Order: sequence, then structure tokens, then C-alpha cells
Amino acid sequence: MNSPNAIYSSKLIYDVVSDLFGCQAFPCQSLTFINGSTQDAHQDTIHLTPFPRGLVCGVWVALEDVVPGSGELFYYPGSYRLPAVLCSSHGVPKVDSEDGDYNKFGAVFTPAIKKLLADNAYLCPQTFLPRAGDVLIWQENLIHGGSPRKIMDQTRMSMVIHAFAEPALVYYDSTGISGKRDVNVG
Ligand SMILES: O=C(O)CCC(=O)C(=O)O
Repeated sequence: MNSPNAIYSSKLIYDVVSDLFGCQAFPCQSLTFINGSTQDAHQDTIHLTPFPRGLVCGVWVALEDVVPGSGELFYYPGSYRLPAVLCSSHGVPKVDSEDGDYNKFGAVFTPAIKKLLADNAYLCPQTFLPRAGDVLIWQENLIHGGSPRKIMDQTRMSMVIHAFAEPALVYYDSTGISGKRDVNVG
């Protein structure tokens, strides 16, 4: 298995994402997990918001075979077509520093996503049970998160890279700060 650094710098990943976007893609950040994240259902749009829309994706890489109960990634196929839940549409102020207070942010967005899913109950969640090396790529608006961890000593080693298409402007909706292209890869 390649190291997270090698995966982050993998030309193959950005070639595939570039094909999907139809123009050159670059990463701007990554997260590496030993255990399942147990993140609430969310759209990445709130964290990395491209203009024009649709030009950010998540690239989730399994670093080991994922075991049921380990806190599998879940997602709602088709949910990328729903409206984006954004600060501006929900009256949430920007958080103005790294140490800022995200309480209001979480208190508003998690219920907003739950409501969106309840209003669109035809969408059914699926869990991702990949083998090591499998990759899932999602468009920024796809609703996803981390399932509860039922086996607490079971790892779920994984890495997720957020990439965007070069012509897009990308910013963090939560802070208003622009996302930066990582110039060392691609
Ligand atoms: O891997 C997970 O459990 C969730 C990752 C995620 O939601 C994200 O990176 O946006």
C-alpha cells in the first residue's frame, strides 16, 4: 500500500479527476483517518465551495479493507442534485479565525441536512465497504458522512483528498477564505 503522501501526489488520481471535470484538477487539502470519522451527514460544499458550482470533488481512498461496524463512509446516491446548504442561505455568520466558534455552524447545518433528507425521503443511504486501494469519487454536493463506530477497536484507515478544477475559484463557505491549489502535486 502506498503512503498517504504518495497517494496525495499520485498523478493517476488527478488524471482521472481531470477527465471527469474536463479540465486540469488539483488537490487543495486532504484528511487521513485511522478510525471512522463518525461525521454527521454533510455536503462538502459548506467546507469547499467552488465557483462555478460542481467543480470540487472528494476522492476517498481505502487504506485497508473496510470492515462493517468500523464506522463506514455512508452516502446518498443522487443527493448531489439537491440544493447546497450554505451560510448565506441559512443566516449563519462566517467564522473569522482558525479558533473561531463553530457552534452555530454545526447547530444549523446538521439539522438543515437532516431536513433536506427528510424532505427527499426517496434518497436511500448506502455504505461503502471497499477493499484496500478502492477509491470513491464524489461531487461536492453529495451528502455523506461517517457511520457510528460499533466495533471500537476496529480501524478504518482511509484518506480523503479534496480536489478542484483549475478554472474554478474555491473558498471555504464557513470562513470566506479562499482554498489554495497545492502547487507541489499534479
Ligand atoms: O471518511 C469519512 O468518514 C468522512 C469523510 C468526509 O466526510 C469528508 O472528507 O468530507
